[in-house]
Amino acid sequence: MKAFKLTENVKGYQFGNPVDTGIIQLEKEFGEYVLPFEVKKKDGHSFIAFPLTDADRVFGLGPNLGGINKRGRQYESYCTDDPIHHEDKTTLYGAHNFFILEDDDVATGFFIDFPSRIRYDVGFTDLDSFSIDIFGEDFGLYIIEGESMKEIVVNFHEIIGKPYMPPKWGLGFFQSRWGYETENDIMKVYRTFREKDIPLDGIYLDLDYMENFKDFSVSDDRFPNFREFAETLKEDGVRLIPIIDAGVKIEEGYDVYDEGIEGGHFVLDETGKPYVAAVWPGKVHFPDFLQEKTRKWFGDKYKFLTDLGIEGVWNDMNEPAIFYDKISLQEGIDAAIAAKGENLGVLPFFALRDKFQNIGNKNEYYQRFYHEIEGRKFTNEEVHNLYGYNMTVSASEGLKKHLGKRHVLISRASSIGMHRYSGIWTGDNSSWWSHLELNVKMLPSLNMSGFYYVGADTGGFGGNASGELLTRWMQLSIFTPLLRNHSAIGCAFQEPYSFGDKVTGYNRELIKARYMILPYLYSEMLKTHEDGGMMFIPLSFEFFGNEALIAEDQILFGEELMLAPVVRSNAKGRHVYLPEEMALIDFSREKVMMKIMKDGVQYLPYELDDLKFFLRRNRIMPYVMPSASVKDLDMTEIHIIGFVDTEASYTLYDDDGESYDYEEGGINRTKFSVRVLEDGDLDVRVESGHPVIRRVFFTIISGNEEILMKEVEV
Ligand code: MIG
Repeated sequence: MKAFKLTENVKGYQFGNPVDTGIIQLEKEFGEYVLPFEVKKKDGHSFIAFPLTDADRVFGLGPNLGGINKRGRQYESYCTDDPIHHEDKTTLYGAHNFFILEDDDVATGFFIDFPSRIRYDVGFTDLDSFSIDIFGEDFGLYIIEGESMKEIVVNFHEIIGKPYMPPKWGLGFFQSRWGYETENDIMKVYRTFREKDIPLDGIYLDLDYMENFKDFSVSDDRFPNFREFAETLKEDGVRLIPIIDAGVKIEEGYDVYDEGIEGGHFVLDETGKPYVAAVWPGKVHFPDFLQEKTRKWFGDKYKFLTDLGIEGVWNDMNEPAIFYDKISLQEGIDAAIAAKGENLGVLPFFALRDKFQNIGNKNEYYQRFYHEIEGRKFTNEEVHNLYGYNMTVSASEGLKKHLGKRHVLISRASSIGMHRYSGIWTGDNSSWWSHLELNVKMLPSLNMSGFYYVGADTGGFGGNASGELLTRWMQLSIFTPLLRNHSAIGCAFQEPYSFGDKVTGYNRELIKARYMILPYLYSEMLKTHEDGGMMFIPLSFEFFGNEALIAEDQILFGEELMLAPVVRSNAKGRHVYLPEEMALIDFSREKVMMKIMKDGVQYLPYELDDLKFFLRRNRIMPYVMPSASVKDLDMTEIHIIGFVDTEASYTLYDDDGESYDYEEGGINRTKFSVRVLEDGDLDVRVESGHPVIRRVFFTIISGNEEILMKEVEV
């Protein structure tokens, strides 16, 4: 083992001869550091075990089921396409090996830099033990220190590099559905949004737009004038965001296939032939995204889309998902033929049935194709979690090169490191109330892993959403940077206008509210990009005590807000834990309402047509008037609301919303300051670095519940 230092707060320990995953961004300074615990080895695995006291808790591990506190469950880091996120699942699409172990006195962060399977048992099998099973002997282990939970996260982000920053339109509302088949279908969606006065910035194109599920193709039948169509919608602020899948259809004469074969871009099987698996296009080969030349080649293919006016893409099936492979299908067929005419007993029948029923994403598939890294040969299984990550690196670099401005990019599979290139959607959730609650709990751990541009399929992907569920989900999702309503083919339509006038009205108001707070969300993203840290923060990272730990269906947003969404059906409200006195903001009426609420547990009426959240003491936040699309957001007039009993300020970050200038000084900052004077008067100040802000309206609730207002010309 070799030990080294990355920063004052981060030490690393290198075991064996790990592959360079590209995740760590800083240089190693080797030295004599002692690992404060033991790593045991057995049968090619490495094991770490931490004893847990009753007070200990564990946070992190990215996109997983379970609570904010990960204790009491088992988890697995191994990117997996599993479309039914039942409670007993241990792994989803991402592999994020960052976690913090905390008791009442100390917290320590850990990151395991290892691209294959890791299993975590966090006090599940043994209540008093947190055990980690790393499926290999070559890995990096990082210990991250800091004065607080938030600081540990910031210190971790320093070593993994800055996150992907979407263009501003990426924060607009997106409508999506697998099964919008034609230009006409898309047109209908677009028109309905505009007719019903619901803001919209993008419509996703699922597999339906392609020609026979071929990447970088568009069906001429279904989209005869794709380019003009995309341009027309874009002029009205609505962008099309097509899907790209990892598998490339095997078909001679198809450019991507031909070039892939010729250039040696596909992963090979044991015999040195391109590995054959089946996904949506039927038989496919997988590009070897772990090779630089392949990343470049495939990345350049995105030019096909940018040439058509596309500025955003979603990368799907990149775990990679496999419906079946050639070998397993043949085994199934052979077994079926052998069973012909046999009087099958139940057990042989089950065995035969399993050959087909469990044929998707089998472990052995990932042992049947190979990657070469720095002259060493690995099965995909051994470096599995780098695959989707590197597909997304490829897409990101291609889009950056061919678009010349920022693009929207989300990926389904993920690993830490990919946060520098894209956002993620949380995959195939269901229209279940439990998945709305899960969405709340997953947001902080995604931020801990460095991902900010995140969101769930609002309303749920699988199953039928009710108007009530969609509305409750929207009450949360308007705060998530990626805001997309997406559903699966075959289930009930769940566009905001699919549930009658009443629900349409609620959703219209919610989406408008999203556009009102969009400059604030965008500012928070720019800030987090600059400084690291989190946007969605567990209460317990900020407040002490049991209540803060238990209140896992509430989260802090930025420095200003606390969110306490309703996640149960038929609820007219909920109990909320207020760790301190806060102002309740009701954003659902024409006029924003504010009311101070005492600390402690309180019952909060929260109706379906409400939008309620909390503003912390001595904090202010900006909003603007809503618009139909981000391009029409009017920043000349800013409203500031606040709960101030002494003084407060907020610095709004903004930029041109589309160029990469934010990386080098392109951010403008406007500081709004508020002071409540002894005589109860309001003193306000605006130091504007913004090119268009002209007027600012302040509405402040003071400590003694007076509403104070002031208007300022800039
Ligand atoms: O096998 O492209 O997670 O969002 O709609 C399913 C069809 C493939 C999975 C994605 C989902 C998408 C769907 N895809």
